[in-house]
Amino acid sequence: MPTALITGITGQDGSYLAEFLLTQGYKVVGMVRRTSTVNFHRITHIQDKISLVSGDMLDQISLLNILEEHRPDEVYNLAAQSFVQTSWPQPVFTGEATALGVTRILDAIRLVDPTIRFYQASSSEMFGKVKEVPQREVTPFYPRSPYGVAKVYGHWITVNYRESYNMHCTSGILFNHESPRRGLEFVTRKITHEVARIKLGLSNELRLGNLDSRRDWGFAGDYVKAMWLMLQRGTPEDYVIATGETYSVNDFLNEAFGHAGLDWHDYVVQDQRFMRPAEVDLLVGDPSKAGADLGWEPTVTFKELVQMMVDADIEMLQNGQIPM
Ligand code: NAP
Ligand code: G4F
Repeated sequence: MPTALITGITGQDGSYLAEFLLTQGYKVVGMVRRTSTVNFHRITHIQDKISLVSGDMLDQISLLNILEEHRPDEVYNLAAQSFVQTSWPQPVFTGEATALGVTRILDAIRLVDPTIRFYQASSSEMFGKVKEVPQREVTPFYPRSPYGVAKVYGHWITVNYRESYNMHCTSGILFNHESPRRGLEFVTRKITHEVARIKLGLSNELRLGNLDSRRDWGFAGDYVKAMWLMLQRGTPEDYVIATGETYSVNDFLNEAFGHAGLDWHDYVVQDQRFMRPAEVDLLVGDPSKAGADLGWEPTVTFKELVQMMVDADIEMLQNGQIPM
């Protein structure tokens, strides 16, 4: 039975990846950081099937100890300060976790067992002010936030460890992917959760920032499979994972409110607080390399994704559940 270590297992992707690896027969070890309240709500349903260990991307000793003790075959590095907006008020913490954290874990792998295969959660945010449409593996980076800058560092240090030490290091350049488990502060979930509250008479306003930016939104459940496929390749390479379609925040509003029988113009207020100092206007990826090499393709359309998220939020509120 192969062993996989997932950092960031309490997050959206970590929970889907853990579920997927269990179906593939893996022993799953998840790294969690110490918090004053338990935040295992996304993994409660599989907690008896996985092992949770304590560690932090800011603490290299904890990473070394976890690798020594569990000797994973594969490491999926999903842990990061992942919210772009927070990266402006917290640029140093973002750099510590999202950039230097990658070096800490890569070097811990090099010291403990350099044959461990490594996946790095790179991001389409690295393309930022895009130099090419659609964006491909070879498109130059131009990050537009401290988060994007940190991810560029994480990306290149992953490439560097591959080239310096001949390690099996892969960087997945994933475009935005969403689900009913998406954090409530990201725009998609913020919208679908508020649509559900409005529909159930619990709210009558949604405050947002820039409605014109465009994203290539896919389903997180599809994207974690691509992470695994990348590590099964004989030769480590980097891949863009995307749907190849792009929609604006406006489009998302239309679809989400429309699905609930509502008109977003009656509820949405633009609020300066949610505007960013520098914006990424247009992201759309070209996933053809992943299609050719990995046989990967998305299975959920934009419309299906939005409807899935709205339906899940309405059901969750009706059942009195705490938002995941
Ligand atoms: P997420 O829901 O925000 O999860 C982030 C995870 O990282 C959480 O488990 C969090 O733990 C953990 N974490 C944060 N700081 C840590 C630290 N110092 N030490 C240990 N763990 C720490 O993010 P996601 O959407 O699942 O994304 C997973 C990864 O993919 C991230 O690296 C993100 O930047 C990247 N990515 C995401 C997307 C996307 O569209 N979702 C696209 C491209 C790349 P807590 O639960 O304790 O906070
Ligand atoms: O949902 P967002 O916060 O996601 P963003 O910034 O694209 O980042 C996400 O995707 C990246 C991949 O490209 C990941 F690497 C990253 O970790 C994260 O998962 O914002 C999407 C767009 C932005 O243009 C933002 O300005 O929505 C716009 N927006 C408008 N009003 C808003 C809001 N975003 C948020 N979060 N909240 C708003 O009220």
